[in-house]
Amino acid sequence: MAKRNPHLAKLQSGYLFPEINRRKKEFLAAHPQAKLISLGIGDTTQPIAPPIIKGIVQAVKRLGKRDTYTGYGDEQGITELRERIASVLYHGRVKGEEVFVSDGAKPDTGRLQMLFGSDTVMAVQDPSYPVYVDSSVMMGQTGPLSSKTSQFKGIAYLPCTPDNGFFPSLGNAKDAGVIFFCSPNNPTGAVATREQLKALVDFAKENRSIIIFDAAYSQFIRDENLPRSIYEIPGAKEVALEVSSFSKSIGFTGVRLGWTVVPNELCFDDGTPVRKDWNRIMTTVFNGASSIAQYGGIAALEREGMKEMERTVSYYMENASIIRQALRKLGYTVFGGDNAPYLWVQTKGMTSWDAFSFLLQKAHVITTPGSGFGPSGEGFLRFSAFGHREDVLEAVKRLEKIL
Ligand code: PL4
Repeated sequence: MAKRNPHLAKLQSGYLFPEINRRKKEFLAAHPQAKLISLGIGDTTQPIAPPIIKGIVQAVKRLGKRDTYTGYGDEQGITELRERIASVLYHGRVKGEEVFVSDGAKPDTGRLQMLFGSDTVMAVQDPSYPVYVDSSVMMGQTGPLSSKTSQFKGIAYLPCTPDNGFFPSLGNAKDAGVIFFCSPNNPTGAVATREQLKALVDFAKENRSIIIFDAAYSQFIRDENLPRSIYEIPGAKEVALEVSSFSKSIGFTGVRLGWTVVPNELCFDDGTPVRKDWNRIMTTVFNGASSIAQYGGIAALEREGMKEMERTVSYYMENASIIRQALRKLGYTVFGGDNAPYLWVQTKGMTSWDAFSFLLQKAHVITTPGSGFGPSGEGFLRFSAFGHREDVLEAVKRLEKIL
């Protein structure tokens, strides 16, 4: 008899985003005429820009000819793309050989768990992207702490609230082997300053922890004084790996392309280079990102592609600004949305799920309940700035009518 992985039973019944979809479908079944607008899941809506499409089309055409056809590629990615990520996005702070191209930041986050096994305490910002906690639990982090809480024993929760400016007290991570840290943050929209990231790096060094830095939204940082990568902090290569993505900046959520930087300097406690083990894992359980997607990524990192990336990001950030202004006028306390595509909004006393249902029922607008990101998210709603401008304007009009 095949036994079920016992850790799966510890998870909450549904992953957050499919649960939101389920509620959306339920609502539509009861109200088939409703024209829902989604400011919920962070999914892109702008078309992929022409120079990037050109790179993709050329790659497809090469596959159709005997002389230029290629099959399996290196699991680590096409060398040209690895080099270009290192030079264009990291300005040479990392080497091409340290960049492992993948099918996205989320699958990499799941696979990274294999590096550490089930005995490592994981620290997460609370609230945080649910994949960090859920994939840790799947791996065997014991829990839950009690029937009354959704927290797990093998996970250290680092509350990020308005009171601490969304930067956690790191003392709570002293037992953690791994610290997940996301900046710009999903869901709070907060971006860690250089000083804060230096404190994080110093803490990890002293505590002998490894940071998994999720920079999936780095291109959305508008303020040039804010760090876009953990490697802008001296010494970070000894303690951090960085996960990132083409999903949001060039509309590749469906195409799928991301990467993880694993610096040569980064070692486990026993001195083994993390890069050696990551290479072993990736060459064993991953067969390389789609070559078509990778050529799209190469095109995106050329001059024209970069201009288009900036245009796409600016479009979504203009949406963020429209939503923020409207909610503030309506008397809501709104965080984020200035260097991140998410707005973190206090619900004026309602629970997150009640506020979610209220907006769904009364305005036919979908948001994401803050409590789905962790206990400290209770009492907040996350608004995503991804969407067509006309939908954002219409959503704002509807909110103005009912709030
Ligand atoms: C819904 C902090 C979105 N089905 O596309 P990837 O895999 O390169 O990146 C995923 C990702 C990684 N890191 C962070 C993210 O916020 C995301 C995407 N999050 C959201 O609304 O929070 C999409 C969620 C998708 C999912 O489960 O990732």
